[in-house]
Amino acid sequence: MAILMNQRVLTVIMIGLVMICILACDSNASNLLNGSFESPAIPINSYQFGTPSSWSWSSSTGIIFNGTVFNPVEGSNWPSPMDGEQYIDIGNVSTFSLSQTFAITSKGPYQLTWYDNAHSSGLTSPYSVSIINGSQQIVATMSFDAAHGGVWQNRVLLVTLDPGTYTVVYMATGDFQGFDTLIDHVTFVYICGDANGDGKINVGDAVFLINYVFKNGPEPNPKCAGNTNGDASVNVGDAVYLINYVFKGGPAPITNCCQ
Ligand SMILES: [Ca+2]
Ligand SMILES: [Ca+2]
Ligand SMILES: [Ca+2]
Repeated sequence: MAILMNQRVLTVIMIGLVMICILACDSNASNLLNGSFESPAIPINSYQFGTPSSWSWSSSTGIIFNGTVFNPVEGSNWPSPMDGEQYIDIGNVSTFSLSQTFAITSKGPYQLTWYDNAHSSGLTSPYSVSIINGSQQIVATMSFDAAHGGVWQNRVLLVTLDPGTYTVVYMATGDFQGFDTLIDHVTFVYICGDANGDGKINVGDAVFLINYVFKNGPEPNPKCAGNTNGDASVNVGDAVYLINYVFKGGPAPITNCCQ
């Protein structure tokens, strides 16, 4: 009985909300290039000052690490790569700034993820991550400390972007006494679920999907943007999944649904 009531209430809420959204969306996944810093490949178990493909340094040139490298200052090895064979060392002071420019063609919610690390704990390794638009305005920025015991830690920066050109910037913000900041496995992905294309994920997207599924409303554009639960189709299950996420703390929509 309780389950029936819950389903009925849910249905009433859903249908009651089907009055609003009549927008098409145009959302595609977008990825940074060489986010794992595997290119150019340097000799195994070595390091060298260099520029990873598709990235650029603002002033000082940082270091590409490959495999296992001994650190004579600390008397132990630098961390092994988080993924692949290589990672990047962006230094410890703000003359070290690593950036990549990319294009966004679709308004929507995006997620920048990466892993940070430093040689060990005991010293700090502060750095900032920023996304800058084509007018050189910062649209998102956060600060971190990469020194947390020599283990890789996953980081996330969420941002809603309009179409345009943007630059992601990793900048060391410490001093010469601090540990270098190490970065690996950088990804930038579109977050699925913005079915109505307004750049946000909320109940309006569930309404849009219900309107599409039951009332011949416009389909998400691209259709795959409505596939929030990651199965093979776009149907009422995706609307329910969104409602569960928005109102009940359920799991977030999948990423890169259109790849
Ligand atoms: Ca890597
Ligand atoms: Ca939306
Ligand atoms: Ca689905």
